[in-house]
Amino acid sequence: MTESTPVTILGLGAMGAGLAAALLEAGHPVTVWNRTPEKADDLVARGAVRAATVADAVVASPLVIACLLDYSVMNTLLDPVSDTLSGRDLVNLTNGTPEHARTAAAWAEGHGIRYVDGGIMATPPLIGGPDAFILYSGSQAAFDPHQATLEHLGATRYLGDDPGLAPLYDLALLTAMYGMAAGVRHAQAMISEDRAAEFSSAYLTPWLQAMAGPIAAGAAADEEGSPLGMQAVGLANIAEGARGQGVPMALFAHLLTPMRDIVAAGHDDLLPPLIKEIANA
Ligand code: FVH
Repeated sequence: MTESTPVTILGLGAMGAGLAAALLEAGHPVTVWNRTPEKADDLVARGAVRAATVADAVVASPLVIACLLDYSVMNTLLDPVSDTLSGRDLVNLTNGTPEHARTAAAWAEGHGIRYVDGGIMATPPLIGGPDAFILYSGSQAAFDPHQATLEHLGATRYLGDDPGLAPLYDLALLTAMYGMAAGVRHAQAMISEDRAAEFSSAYLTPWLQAMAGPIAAGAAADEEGSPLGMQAVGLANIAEGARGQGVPMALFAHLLTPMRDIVAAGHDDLLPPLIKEIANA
Protein backbone atom coordinates (compact mmCIF):
# COMPACT_ATOMS: atom_id res chain seq x y z
CA MET A 1 0.00 0.00 0.00
CA THR A 2 1.20 3.53 -0.74
CA GLU A 3 1.22 6.65 1.36
CA SER A 4 -2.11 7.64 -0.19
CA THR A 5 -4.04 4.48 0.66
CA PRO A 6 -7.74 5.36 0.99
CA VAL A 7 -8.92 4.86 4.57
CA THR A 8 -12.40 4.53 6.03
CA ILE A 9 -13.04 5.58 9.62
CA LEU A 10 -16.10 4.22 11.41
CA GLY A 11 -16.90 6.29 14.49
CA LEU A 12 -16.30 10.01 14.84
CA GLY A 13 -16.24 10.44 18.58
CA ALA A 14 -13.45 12.47 20.12
CA MET A 15 -10.90 9.86 19.07
CA GLY A 16 -12.27 8.78 15.68
CA ALA A 17 -12.49 12.41 14.55
CA GLY A 18 -8.86 12.91 15.61
CA LEU A 19 -7.76 9.85 13.65
CA ALA A 20 -9.61 11.03 10.54
CA ALA A 21 -8.11 14.53 10.83
CA ALA A 22 -4.57 13.14 11.11
CA LEU A 23 -5.02 10.99 8.01
CA LEU A 24 -6.49 13.90 6.03
CA GLU A 25 -3.57 16.03 7.13
CA ALA A 26 -1.20 13.33 5.84
CA GLY A 27 -2.89 13.41 2.41
CA HIS A 28 -4.95 10.21 2.55
CA PRO A 29 -8.37 10.01 0.92
CA VAL A 30 -10.63 9.55 3.95
CA THR A 31 -14.22 8.30 4.03
CA VAL A 32 -16.09 8.63 7.29
CA TRP A 33 -19.26 7.26 8.81
CA ASN A 34 -20.82 8.14 12.14
CA ARG A 35 -24.18 7.35 13.72
CA THR A 36 -24.64 11.08 14.25
CA PRO A 37 -23.76 12.32 10.75
CA GLU A 38 -23.27 16.02 11.71
CA LYS A 39 -20.10 15.08 13.55
CA ALA A 40 -18.50 14.67 10.12
CA ASP A 41 -19.20 18.28 9.05
CA ASP A 42 -15.81 19.67 9.97
CA LEU A 43 -13.96 16.72 8.42
CA VAL A 44 -16.00 17.01 5.22
CA ALA A 45 -15.04 20.69 5.05
CA ARG A 46 -11.43 19.53 5.20
CA GLY A 47 -11.82 17.00 2.39
CA ALA A 48 -13.32 13.85 3.88
CA VAL A 49 -16.16 12.01 2.18
CA ARG A 50 -19.25 11.39 4.32
CA ALA A 51 -20.74 7.93 3.69
CA ALA A 52 -24.48 7.57 4.13
CA THR A 53 -24.30 3.98 5.36
CA VAL A 54 -21.75 1.68 6.96
CA ALA A 55 -21.73 -0.41 3.77
CA ASP A 56 -20.96 2.68 1.65
CA ALA A 57 -18.14 3.55 4.02
CA VAL A 58 -16.63 0.07 3.96
CA VAL A 59 -16.71 -0.24 0.19
CA ALA A 60 -14.74 2.99 -0.24
CA SER A 61 -11.38 1.79 1.14
CA PRO A 62 -9.13 -1.27 1.41
CA LEU A 63 -8.34 -0.24 5.00
CA VAL A 64 -11.20 0.21 7.47
CA ILE A 65 -10.49 1.62 10.92
CA ALA A 66 -13.15 1.21 13.61
CA CYS A 67 -13.03 3.49 16.65
CA LEU A 68 -16.32 3.01 18.46
CA LEU A 69 -17.61 3.00 21.99
CA ASP A 70 -17.24 -0.76 22.47
CA TYR A 71 -17.13 -4.12 20.71
CA SER A 72 -20.84 -4.61 20.99
CA VAL A 73 -21.41 -1.47 18.88
CA MET A 74 -18.75 -2.61 16.41
CA ASN A 75 -20.27 -6.08 16.06
CA THR A 76 -23.74 -4.63 15.54
CA LEU A 77 -22.46 -2.33 12.80
CA LEU A 78 -20.12 -4.75 11.02
CA ASP A 79 -21.92 -8.06 11.10
CA PRO A 80 -24.53 -6.97 8.54
CA VAL A 81 -21.77 -5.78 6.14
CA SER A 82 -19.42 -8.76 6.52
CA ASP A 83 -19.72 -9.62 2.81
CA THR A 84 -18.68 -6.09 1.84
CA LEU A 85 -15.80 -6.17 4.31
CA SER A 86 -14.57 -9.49 2.96
CA GLY A 87 -11.15 -9.08 1.29
CA ARG A 88 -10.46 -5.82 3.14
CA ASP A 89 -8.35 -5.08 6.18
CA LEU A 90 -10.01 -4.12 9.46
CA VAL A 91 -8.02 -2.30 12.13
CA ASN A 92 -10.11 -2.07 15.27
CA LEU A 93 -8.98 0.66 17.68
CA THR A 94 -11.98 0.27 19.97
CA ASN A 95 -11.10 -0.37 23.61
CA GLY A 96 -11.84 -3.89 24.85
CA THR A 97 -10.48 -7.02 26.48
CA PRO A 98 -8.18 -9.67 24.96
CA GLU A 99 -11.22 -11.97 24.74
CA HIS A 100 -13.21 -9.35 22.81
CA ALA A 101 -10.31 -9.05 20.36
CA ARG A 102 -9.89 -12.79 19.87
CA THR A 103 -13.60 -13.22 19.27
CA ALA A 104 -13.61 -10.37 16.75
CA ALA A 105 -10.55 -11.83 14.99
CA ALA A 106 -12.23 -15.24 14.71
CA TRP A 107 -15.36 -13.59 13.29
CA ALA A 108 -13.24 -11.64 10.78
CA GLU A 109 -11.29 -14.71 9.71
CA GLY A 110 -14.54 -16.55 9.14
CA HIS A 111 -15.57 -13.80 6.71
CA GLY A 112 -12.26 -13.43 4.82
CA ILE A 113 -11.40 -10.16 6.57
CA ARG A 114 -7.81 -9.59 7.74
CA TYR A 115 -8.01 -8.33 11.33
CA VAL A 116 -5.68 -6.23 13.44
CA ASP A 117 -6.60 -5.13 16.94
CA GLY A 118 -5.20 -1.99 18.47
CA GLY A 119 -4.87 0.01 21.65
CA ILE A 120 -4.43 3.75 21.39
CA MET A 121 -2.01 5.08 23.97
CA ALA A 122 -2.86 8.76 23.51
CA THR A 123 -5.63 11.23 24.07
CA PRO A 124 -7.24 12.82 20.99
CA PRO A 125 -5.10 16.01 21.01
CA LEU A 126 -1.93 13.87 21.01
CA ILE A 127 -2.89 11.92 17.87
CA GLY A 128 -0.34 12.41 15.09
CA GLY A 129 2.15 13.97 17.50
CA PRO A 130 5.45 12.67 18.88
CA ASP A 131 4.00 11.40 22.19
CA ALA A 132 1.30 9.17 20.68
CA PHE A 133 1.85 5.47 20.23
CA ILE A 134 -0.55 2.74 19.25
CA LEU A 135 -0.29 -0.96 20.08
CA TYR A 136 -1.23 -3.46 17.39
CA SER A 137 -1.59 -7.24 17.27
CA GLY A 138 -3.24 -9.73 14.98
CA SER A 139 -2.71 -10.36 11.28
CA GLN A 140 0.82 -9.29 10.36
CA ALA A 141 -0.10 -9.73 6.69
CA ALA A 142 -2.61 -6.89 7.20
CA PHE A 143 -0.47 -4.78 9.49
CA ASP A 144 2.72 -4.65 7.41
CA PRO A 145 1.31 -3.01 4.26
CA HIS A 146 -0.58 -0.42 6.34
CA GLN A 147 2.14 0.38 8.83
CA ALA A 148 3.23 3.55 7.01
CA THR A 149 -0.37 4.79 6.95
CA LEU A 150 -0.90 3.97 10.62
CA GLU A 151 2.31 5.81 11.54
CA HIS A 152 0.46 9.07 10.79
CA LEU A 153 -1.70 8.41 13.86
CA GLY A 154 1.15 7.74 16.25
CA ALA A 155 4.20 5.49 16.49
CA THR A 156 3.25 1.89 15.70
CA ARG A 157 4.09 -0.96 18.09
CA TYR A 158 3.28 -4.40 16.65
CA LEU A 159 3.18 -7.02 19.42
CA GLY A 160 2.54 -10.26 17.56
CA ASP A 161 -0.12 -12.32 15.86
CA ASP A 162 -2.26 -12.99 18.96
CA PRO A 163 -4.97 -10.31 18.58
CA GLY A 164 -5.43 -10.25 22.36
CA LEU A 165 -1.96 -8.84 23.03
CA ALA A 166 -2.66 -5.21 22.09
CA PRO A 167 -5.73 -4.93 24.35
CA LEU A 168 -3.87 -6.73 27.14
CA TYR A 169 -0.99 -4.22 27.04
CA ASP A 170 -3.49 -1.40 26.60
CA LEU A 171 -5.46 -2.39 29.73
CA ALA A 172 -2.25 -2.90 31.74
CA LEU A 173 -0.98 0.55 30.74
CA LEU A 174 -4.34 2.13 31.51
CA THR A 175 -4.27 0.45 34.93
CA ALA A 176 -0.93 2.15 35.63
CA MET A 177 -2.33 5.46 34.39
CA TYR A 178 -5.42 5.29 36.61
CA GLY A 179 -3.24 4.30 39.58
CA MET A 180 -1.10 7.34 38.91
CA ALA A 181 -4.20 9.51 38.57
CA ALA A 182 -5.41 8.31 41.99
CA GLY A 183 -2.07 9.25 43.52
CA VAL A 184 -2.12 12.63 41.82
CA ARG A 185 -5.63 13.32 43.08
CA HIS A 186 -4.56 12.44 46.59
CA ALA A 187 -1.45 14.65 46.35
CA GLN A 188 -3.43 17.61 45.03
CA ALA A 189 -6.03 17.20 47.76
CA MET A 190 -3.28 17.69 50.36
CA ILE A 191 -2.29 21.10 48.97
CA SER A 192 -4.35 24.23 49.55
CA GLU A 193 -6.19 25.73 46.59
CA ASP A 194 -4.05 28.87 46.36
CA ARG A 195 -0.92 26.73 45.92
CA ALA A 196 -2.44 24.00 43.74
CA ALA A 197 -1.49 25.32 40.28
CA GLU A 198 2.13 26.00 41.16
CA PHE A 199 2.39 22.72 43.10
CA SER A 200 1.20 20.77 40.04
CA SER A 201 3.36 22.43 37.42
CA ALA A 202 6.54 23.15 39.35
CA TYR A 203 6.69 20.10 41.63
CA LEU A 204 4.24 17.33 40.82
CA THR A 205 4.90 17.04 37.09
CA PRO A 206 8.73 17.02 37.31
CA TRP A 207 8.56 14.60 40.26
CA LEU A 208 6.34 12.16 38.35
CA GLN A 209 8.57 12.43 35.29
CA ALA A 210 11.68 11.69 37.36
CA MET A 211 10.06 8.74 39.17
CA ALA A 212 8.33 7.11 36.19
CA GLY A 213 11.46 5.25 35.02
CA PRO A 214 12.57 3.96 38.45
CA ILE A 215 9.01 2.91 39.40
CA ALA A 216 8.51 1.04 36.10
CA ALA A 217 11.88 -0.66 36.63
CA GLY A 218 10.73 -1.85 40.07
CA ALA A 219 12.95 0.43 42.19
CA ALA A 220 10.14 1.24 44.61
CA ALA A 221 9.83 -2.43 45.46
CA ASP A 222 13.59 -2.88 45.71
CA GLU A 223 14.51 -3.97 49.25
CA GLU A 224 18.06 -2.63 48.91
CA GLY A 225 17.38 0.88 47.55
CA SER A 226 14.03 1.37 49.27
CA PRO A 227 13.79 -1.06 52.20
CA LEU A 228 10.25 -1.98 53.18
CA GLY A 229 10.88 -0.96 56.80
CA MET A 230 11.79 2.54 55.63
CA GLN A 231 8.72 2.59 53.35
CA ALA A 232 6.49 1.54 56.26
CA VAL A 233 7.54 4.62 58.21
CA GLY A 234 7.18 6.85 55.13
CA LEU A 235 3.74 5.52 54.29
CA ALA A 236 2.61 6.00 57.85
CA ASN A 237 3.74 9.63 57.67
CA ILE A 238 2.02 10.09 54.30
CA ALA A 239 -1.22 8.77 55.73
CA GLU A 240 -0.98 10.80 58.95
CA GLY A 241 -0.01 13.93 56.99
CA ALA A 242 -2.96 13.46 54.65
CA ARG A 243 -5.31 12.96 57.58
CA GLY A 244 -3.96 16.20 59.06
CA GLN A 245 -4.94 17.93 55.81
CA GLY A 246 -8.44 16.45 55.98
CA VAL A 247 -7.99 14.29 52.88
CA PRO A 248 -10.78 11.69 52.57
CA MET A 249 -9.83 8.10 53.36
CA ALA A 250 -11.29 6.91 50.05
CA LEU A 251 -8.28 8.45 48.31
CA PHE A 252 -5.96 6.04 50.14
CA ALA A 253 -6.87 3.14 47.89
CA HIS A 254 -3.73 3.46 45.76
CA LEU A 255 -1.58 3.07 48.89
CA LEU A 256 -3.09 -0.28 49.79
CA THR A 257 -0.72 -2.38 47.69
CA PRO A 258 2.52 -1.10 49.24
CA MET A 259 0.91 -1.16 52.69
CA ARG A 260 -0.09 -4.80 52.26
CA ASP A 261 3.43 -5.65 50.99
CA ILE A 262 4.80 -4.15 54.19
CA VAL A 263 2.40 -6.10 56.38
CA ALA A 264 3.19 -9.33 54.48
CA ALA A 265 6.93 -8.72 54.90
CA GLY A 266 6.48 -8.52 58.69
CA HIS A 267 7.13 -4.79 59.07
CA ASP A 268 3.63 -3.99 60.29
CA ASP A 269 5.03 -3.10 63.72
CA LEU A 270 6.22 0.12 62.06
CA LEU A 271 2.72 1.02 60.91
CA PRO A 272 0.48 2.93 63.34
CA PRO A 273 -2.90 1.33 64.14
CA LEU A 274 -4.82 3.58 61.75
CA ILE A 275 -2.64 2.54 58.80
CA LYS A 276 -2.75 -1.15 59.75
CA GLU A 277 -6.52 -0.87 59.83
CA ILE A 278 -6.51 0.53 56.27
CA ALA A 279 -3.99 -2.04 55.03
CA ASN A 280 -5.97 -4.95 56.44
CA ALA A 281 -9.35 -3.65 55.24
N1 FVH B 1 -10.84 9.61 23.97
C1 FVH B 1 -9.81 9.07 24.62
O1 FVH B 1 -9.08 9.73 25.32
C2 FVH B 1 -9.51 7.58 24.53
C3 FVH B 1 -8.06 7.35 24.21
C4 FVH B 1 -7.70 5.90 24.08
C5 FVH B 1 -8.69 5.16 23.16
N2 FVH B 1 -10.04 5.41 23.55
C6 FVH B 1 -11.01 4.50 22.94
O2 FVH B 1 -11.41 4.92 21.63
C7 FVH B 1 -12.76 4.50 21.39
C8 FVH B 1 -13.58 5.72 20.99
O3 FVH B 1 -13.43 6.70 21.98
P1 FVH B 1 -13.96 8.18 21.79
O4 FVH B 1 -13.14 9.05 22.65
O5 FVH B 1 -14.05 8.52 20.37
O6 FVH B 1 -15.43 8.01 22.43
P2 FVH B 1 -16.75 8.86 22.15
O7 FVH B 1 -16.40 10.28 21.90
O8 FVH B 1 -17.67 8.55 23.27
O9 FVH B 1 -17.32 8.26 20.78
C9 FVH B 1 -17.95 7.00 20.72
C10 FVH B 1 -18.24 6.65 19.28
O10 FVH B 1 -19.02 5.45 19.25
C11 FVH B 1 -20.25 5.76 18.56
N3 FVH B 1 -21.36 4.99 19.09
C12 FVH B 1 -21.71 4.81 20.38
N4 FVH B 1 -22.79 4.03 20.48
C13 FVH B 1 -23.15 3.71 19.21
C14 FVH B 1 -24.19 2.93 18.65
N5 FVH B 1 -25.09 2.30 19.42
N6 FVH B 1 -24.27 2.82 17.32
C15 FVH B 1 -23.36 3.44 16.51
N7 FVH B 1 -22.34 4.19 16.98
C16 FVH B 1 -22.24 4.33 18.32
C17 FVH B 1 -20.46 7.24 18.76
O11 FVH B 1 -21.37 7.69 17.78
P3 FVH B 1 -22.22 9.06 18.04
O12 FVH B 1 -22.61 9.05 19.50
O13 FVH B 1 -21.29 10.18 17.73
O14 FVH B 1 -23.37 8.97 17.14
C18 FVH B 1 -19.03 7.73 18.56
O15 FVH B 1 -18.70 7.74 17.20
C19 FVH B 1 -13.28 3.91 22.72
O16 FVH B 1 -13.21 2.50 22.63
C20 FVH B 1 -12.29 4.44 23.74
O17 FVH B 1 -12.16 3.61 24.89
C21 FVH B 1 -10.39 6.83 23.54
